[in-house]
Amino acid sequence: MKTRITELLGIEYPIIQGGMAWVAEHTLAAAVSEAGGLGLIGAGGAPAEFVEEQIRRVREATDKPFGVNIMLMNPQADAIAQAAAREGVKVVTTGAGNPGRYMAMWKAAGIKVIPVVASVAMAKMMERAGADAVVAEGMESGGHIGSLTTMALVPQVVDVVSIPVVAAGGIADGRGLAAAFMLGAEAVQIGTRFVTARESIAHENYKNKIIGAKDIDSEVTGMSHGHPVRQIRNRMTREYLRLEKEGAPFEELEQLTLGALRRAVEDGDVVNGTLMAGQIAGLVKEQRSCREIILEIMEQGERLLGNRDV
Ligand code: TUI
Repeated sequence: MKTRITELLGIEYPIIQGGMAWVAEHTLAAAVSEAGGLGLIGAGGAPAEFVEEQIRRVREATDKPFGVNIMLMNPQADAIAQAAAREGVKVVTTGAGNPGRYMAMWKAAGIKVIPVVASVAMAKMMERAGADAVVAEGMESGGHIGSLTTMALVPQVVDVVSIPVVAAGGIADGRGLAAAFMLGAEAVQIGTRFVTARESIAHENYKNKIIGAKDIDSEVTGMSHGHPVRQIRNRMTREYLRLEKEGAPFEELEQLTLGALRRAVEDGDVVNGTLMAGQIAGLVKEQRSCREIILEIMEQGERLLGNRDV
């Protein structure tokens, strides 16, 4: 299946792996790229040196294209943005902010830039700033989210930009891919399902929480201070939401979540860790390899779409 995204990125299948902090490290990124999708290293809150090392390790494992996702709330975002340009990374995606200040540097380095947006206004702004494509991410997604659903956001973004649009949020199988293409998307970005991939280094406890999750098992914390984060309900989210309801200050809430994503991913702390996952977790039923996941999605998606190029 050829689209402007597969052509732009030089990949076989229109599937991009989410740039998930702590989870999207070199092993996962290389496995997704080797399987024909676009693997991403998720810089999250990591220092630039860590990201540089991850880039080297993906290069050792695969000759296929891969990218780096830069979380713009990271105080080290400037250093990581420069490292991406210096290392000659082919693709950069960004999240949780406006990457406008880096665009000229990245374009000069020949990087394909794909900002994640959660609104039509941001999509238009990114196109004007020189983005090669945008990811339109709905609030079904795990992690830091906007307020629109994928179903509402994607076609509205498609209608106002001429660059290709990648759909994200609530997609984990070929039906999701086909639906996204019907809305005008030319690729999908998938996070939650790849957290559970065999090659993912996420702790087994975290993977099992996703695999065991029902449709209604995610919760959004942080709405009161403008940084909503979707994650699977546990003792931490219950405590957080209780404090939020009582009007606790941001500093107190922040204490609960400091280091909590690392605790979930590395220690498997499913009680007090942050189990970021999307609403589609309920659809994920077993661990599979990245290749199996991608081939299954493509087979089902192409069957539903009638095997055509977009
Ligand atoms: O960035 C994400 N998802 C993330 S980042 C993350 S790390 C984190 N950890 C703890 C607390 C908070 C974050 C976990 N998940 N997705 C992409 C995304 N970007 N979703 C929404 C946005 C977004 C929001 C506002 C993009 C641009 C934007 O613009 C605001 C502005 O600056 O004008």
